[in-house]
This record gives sequence, C-alpha cells and structure tokens, in this order.
Amino acid sequence: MRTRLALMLLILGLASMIRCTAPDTDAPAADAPAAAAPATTDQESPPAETTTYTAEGTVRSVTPSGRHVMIRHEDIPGFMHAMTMPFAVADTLTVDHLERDDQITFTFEARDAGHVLTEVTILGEEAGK
Ligand SMILES: [Cu+2]
Repeated sequence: MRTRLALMLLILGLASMIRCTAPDTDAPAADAPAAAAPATTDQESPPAETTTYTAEGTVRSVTPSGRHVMIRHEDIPGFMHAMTMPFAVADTLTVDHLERDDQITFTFEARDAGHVLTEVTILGEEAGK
C-alpha cells in the first residue's frame, strides 16, 4: 500500500516534471530560429546589408592614420541628408592625397559596421581655401 502510494507520488512527480519540462521541449523549436540566426546573418552580410552609394562632398579632414576621412557630403537620396560625418577607408584605398576642402565624388559601402569608402575622385578645391 505504501509502496503503491510512493509509486503514485513518483509518477505524479514525474508527470509534473514532464509538464514542467514541456515548455523546454518547445525550446529546441525556439532554439531553431536562434541557431538559424547566425546562418541568416552570414547570408545577409554580403548581399543584402551592403549597399553602395556614390555622392559628392567636401573633405573636412583625414585622420593621421589615413583610415578615416571626415566628409561633408551632399544629400544622398534614399539614404541620408547632407551632413558632415566620418567614413572608414577601405583597405584597398589610399587617401594620402586628400586634403581639407577637396571637392570629391566618392563611393562608399553602407555596411552593418559603418560606412566604408571604396573610391574617391577629386573634383577640385572649394573656393576660399
Ligand atoms: Cu551622412
């Protein structure tokens, strides 16, 4: 009798445990999107999240390292309004020749991590330099 009661309690206990773990059983399903997330990110990085824009602007400064350029850019339709902002310089690009007030046409990639200059063409110098 006592054994049966203990067995009953054990079964009830197990049943409640199973019920408690039921949400965890759903967890793998919940994990699935999470597990898929990195793959999705990998897929998005190159094609979807990198958009290339070309704009005109004026060089405000180049960091001593030559890895960033502060550019006052014109309106970039569909992307952002005119403003002064920093652009990272692509590894493939050199900006040593750029000077303050240079008028430029530049191409950059809008990546998740920021904006990366990939091409710069000097048009001339801003009047009043
Ligand atoms: Cu901007």
